[in-house]
Amino acid sequence: MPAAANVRTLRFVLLAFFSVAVLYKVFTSTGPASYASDITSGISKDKAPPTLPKTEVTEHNVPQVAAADTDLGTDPSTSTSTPNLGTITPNDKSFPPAIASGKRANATFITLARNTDTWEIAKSIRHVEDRFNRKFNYDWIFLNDQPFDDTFKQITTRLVSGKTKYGIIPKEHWSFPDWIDQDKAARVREDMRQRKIIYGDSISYRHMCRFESGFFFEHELLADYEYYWRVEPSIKLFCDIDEDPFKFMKENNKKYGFAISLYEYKETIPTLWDTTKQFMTQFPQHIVEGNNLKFVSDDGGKTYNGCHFWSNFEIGSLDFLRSPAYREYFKFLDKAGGFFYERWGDAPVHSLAAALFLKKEELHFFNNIGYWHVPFTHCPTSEEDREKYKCSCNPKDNFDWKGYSCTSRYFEVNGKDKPKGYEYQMN
Ligand SMILES: Nc1nc2c(ncn2[C@@H]2O[C@H](COP(=O)(O)OP(=O)(O)OP(=O)(O)O)[C@@H](O)[C@H]2O)c(=O)[nH]1
Ligand SMILES: [Mg+2]
Repeated sequence: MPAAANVRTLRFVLLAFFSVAVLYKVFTSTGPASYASDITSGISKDKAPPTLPKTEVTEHNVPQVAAADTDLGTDPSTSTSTPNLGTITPNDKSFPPAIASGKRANATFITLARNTDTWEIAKSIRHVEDRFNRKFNYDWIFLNDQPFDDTFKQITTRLVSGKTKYGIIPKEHWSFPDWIDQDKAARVREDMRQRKIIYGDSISYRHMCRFESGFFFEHELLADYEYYWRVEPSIKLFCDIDEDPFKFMKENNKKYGFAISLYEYKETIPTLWDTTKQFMTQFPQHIVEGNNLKFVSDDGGKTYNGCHFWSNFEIGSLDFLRSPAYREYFKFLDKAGGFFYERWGDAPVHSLAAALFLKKEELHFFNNIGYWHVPFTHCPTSEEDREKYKCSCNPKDNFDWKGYSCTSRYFEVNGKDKPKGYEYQMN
């Protein structure tokens, strides 16, 4: 046999041996490590790795420490396949157990995002997980007007310690209602473009504001939850959150919580207050006694001062948003057309509702949640708090007591004492 043939035979024998070894390994393997989490959710280890279900929900390891002595609340994750649901991506990460003991609230994080937001929401998630959720493992719902792509789902599922759920927004919640005059809406956008009003010429921004005002809480993925915490891409959290804000809301009968408040850009809402006043006249039953009208009006309701809670951070009650008062209010505003004929934002809409339909004490300022969304910072005022919660923010950046913030007013109209040292953070 020539030498070349000998070499070929040897190569063939080695290749055959290698192939048999690989096949043996594949057939005797117990499957990827990530499926170990199934043990804790009742699937025995000696079963074959499950094929990924055609559902929207992914789950990390069930927190073992908490599970031993606590009730994690009802599980609203049993979502079924519907036209608004996509597919899941495998969850290849296991997380350490959720160390916080005690009952969880029935609550979820909620994020509206585009696929292009993947890496910015990834940053936000790390902040929320590192400072809070790794200890609690709350679920996280992502909504989009387009289907989420695999990268978005893979990256977000990798980072969230609770279950992740992905939903598509129904068309009627992200489009022009038929009573909107398209020519008039287009003229407004052009006018706002010329006047350089931020997002003034954007159609998608208007759909976003309308959706966040009136529809996110109607999405079927949120149907079984009681509280939500809204998180946007590119935000930061500066302090440890050791006490569960969702549980705080529940136990203290709070309906709406904020971290930053400020004045609205009046050009975007010229008729929002007049429309709200018409609503108040037609639906006086929804205006509660002991409300926060003074936060939003300096003259007993004649005019709106522009104060609103910055809705890119919100911890709120879904039952409040799903109440007849709120739903009727949104319907009324939507009919008036200001989401398209002006550029009404969801922040003043939520805030006016919270100020008029809720009692003062149902609102809450989350002072200990250090927070940043470009360009404003909320940093706890007192040195003791910043030490206790290991805050990394510079107190000089705290926006609360500066001229463009409404938090000072919030304290005054609620008869609350401002925290020690606020005077030094006014400029
Ligand atoms: N799916 C989807 N999400 C959007 C769209 N526009 C905005 N969003 C999301 O809606 C939220 C608010 O949008 P932003 O662009 O952050 O609006 P903003 O906070 O007023 O403006 P910025 O100061 O630029 O952050 C964010 O969570 C965005 O990811 C869109 O067209 N589609
Ligand atoms: Mg934003």
